[in-house]
Amino acid sequence: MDFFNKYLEKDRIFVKTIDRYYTYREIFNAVRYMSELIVDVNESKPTTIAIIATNPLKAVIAILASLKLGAKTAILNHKLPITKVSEQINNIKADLILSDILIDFNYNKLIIPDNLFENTSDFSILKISDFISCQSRTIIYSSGSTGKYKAIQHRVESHFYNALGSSENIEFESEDNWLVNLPLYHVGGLSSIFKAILANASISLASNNSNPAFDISCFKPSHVSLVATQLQRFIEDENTLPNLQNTKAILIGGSAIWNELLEKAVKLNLNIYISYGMTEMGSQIASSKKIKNVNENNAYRVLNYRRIKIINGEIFLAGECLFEGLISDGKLIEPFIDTYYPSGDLGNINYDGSLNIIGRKDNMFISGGENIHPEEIEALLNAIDQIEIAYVVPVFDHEFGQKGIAMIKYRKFISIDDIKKILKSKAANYKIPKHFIEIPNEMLGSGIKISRAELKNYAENYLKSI
Ligand code: 4YB
Repeated sequence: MDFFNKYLEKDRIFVKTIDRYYTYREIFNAVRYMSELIVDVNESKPTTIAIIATNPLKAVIAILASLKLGAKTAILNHKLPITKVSEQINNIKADLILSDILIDFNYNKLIIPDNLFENTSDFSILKISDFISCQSRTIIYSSGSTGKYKAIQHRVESHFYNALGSSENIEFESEDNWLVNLPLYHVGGLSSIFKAILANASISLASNNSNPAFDISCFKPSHVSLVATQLQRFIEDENTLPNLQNTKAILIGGSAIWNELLEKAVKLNLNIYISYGMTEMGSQIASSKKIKNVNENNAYRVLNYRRIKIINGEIFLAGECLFEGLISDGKLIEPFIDTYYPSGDLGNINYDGSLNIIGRKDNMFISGGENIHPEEIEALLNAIDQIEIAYVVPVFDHEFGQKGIAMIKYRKFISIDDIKKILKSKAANYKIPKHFIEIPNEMLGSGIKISRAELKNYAENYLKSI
């Protein structure tokens, strides 16, 4: 598929911010200006550009300017400590940093200017290749929930294939607007840019530090991506719910989604699609159709341009969306086995071809000789109304080898005895966690995924202290 020769209508809205709307023509002008500035300042085309931007509009312009130059474009998380960011820059051997904040370190850097929209020169036609070179690559750092960051490099084409497969499942047309509520340094956020470009549609960019409930009410998008806990919160918020009810699609991803939540959402007439995704696949891998009835088979179906196979219970991934490799110390490592990537997720394919996700291979632990998949117990805990989010982590135990600890953030009070009663009615005794610990607020942070290693560490220290 030749995405790059596709023409775009230049006067369609591309980006909405709280302050104003920008057409493709305006964004492209800013991208051209920014890319020329990069070459001027750098005195040549950089090969690897790292972007550290707090302002999402500037981030979009910087990302596209870098992709226009055919550079490897790394979008870094500006919220990480500076030492971590430095490590990430060194690892990819970036030769230029584009940023909208003054960062005090010794790299070749360029501040993304404020006057991006002053240049208003026109052009007759607009093609995708005018602002994205097929040579360019993206780099996203992702840790999944392991806490250890990997630099994941994609061909830019893979992002378009991700968008194409997604749009065959969730219609997204030029009048539509996708709210970018996940950060642009996360694949869920970044993928919306490519979805919009492919459809000649628009994205809404949340302002800094605003909250998604406010953004949904403010932009009234037609499409939005949420993680399950956000959906849970928003359907109980009388200001947000009507706007969610007006959306054409709510894409839920990033973790398992429990049926009780889906049932509530479907009763409220929300257009829910659930998705199994991964950074390494440019976001979506397998998604449901619009969920009409939770009892029907809503299981995940592998989208086009992705291939999966199961080997010893593990999901192996391939296809046009698959990443190109991991960057380690500037070098590309290709961790593939016969062109497939071992995902680390466990799953199985049902008789009708749909996919079940069991959990992560490395989350599984053995307690008293029995295998426990934390995700199974987490789904039961998350379905309890008084619980906002729950995780199960293993710690060492003299008697069982390892024992499960439930880490919980509560929404309302519920006694541990009542939680245990609910679990016992639904799961074998050996799967019931041995301790229940409240997650401190500061551990939840603003990330999409909490680090299981940090939770485990906290649980171990907590148990020692009691
Ligand atoms: C799951 C899972 C599932 C992931 N069941 N485990 O655009 C999107 O795809 C999107 C929309 C809304 C919210 C998030 C997204 C994402 O991008 C999610 C992508 C993501 O989570 N990538 S990740 O690299 O950070 O983590 C991947 C891992 O997350 C997988 O390997 C699974 O272990 C887990 N996961 N979806 C159960 N439906």
